[in-house]
Amino acid sequence: MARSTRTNRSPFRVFHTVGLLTAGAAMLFGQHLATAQDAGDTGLAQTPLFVSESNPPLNMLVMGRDHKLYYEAYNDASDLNGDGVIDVGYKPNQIDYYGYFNNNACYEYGNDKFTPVAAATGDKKKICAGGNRWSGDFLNYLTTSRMDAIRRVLYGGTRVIDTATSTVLQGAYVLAPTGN
Ligand SMILES: [Ca+2]
Repeated sequence: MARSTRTNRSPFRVFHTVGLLTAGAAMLFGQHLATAQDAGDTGLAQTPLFVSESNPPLNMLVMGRDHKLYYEAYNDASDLNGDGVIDVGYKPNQIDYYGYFNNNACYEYGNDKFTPVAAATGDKKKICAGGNRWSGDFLNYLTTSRMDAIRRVLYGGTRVIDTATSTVLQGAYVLAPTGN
């Protein structure tokens, strides 16, 4: 009777033991995989699979090539600061005028160019008192054409002199209207 019982339980034990061994092996293998993932050794793609890494990204900029690029950037007919009101005239307390000049520097004119000589003062850092100093912010308002603004955005402006010790930017040539 006892022998009979052993014979009946033996296949179950073998099956149970094999199951435990398989489960243990699976746990160890899984732990090994987890360790490999922790080490960053999985080689997963870091970019979308449909994007070829051999081609550099390209951007295309489409813009008009007409005379309007030489219009003034600040034309008294635009809402520059987005408050719903057309901005007429120079508004240094509300608007920082974009252009080749530093908004917070004072310039002096000589040798056919404006040269920064001091920092501006006042709450907005735009006041240049004394001497023949010009506010950079005001010069931007007066002189910036749309072409100048685009050139500065795209590549920092047109450099007519660019050495280790001197950099001079030149505004776009704007033809004066005939009859004036
Ligand atoms: Ca406005």
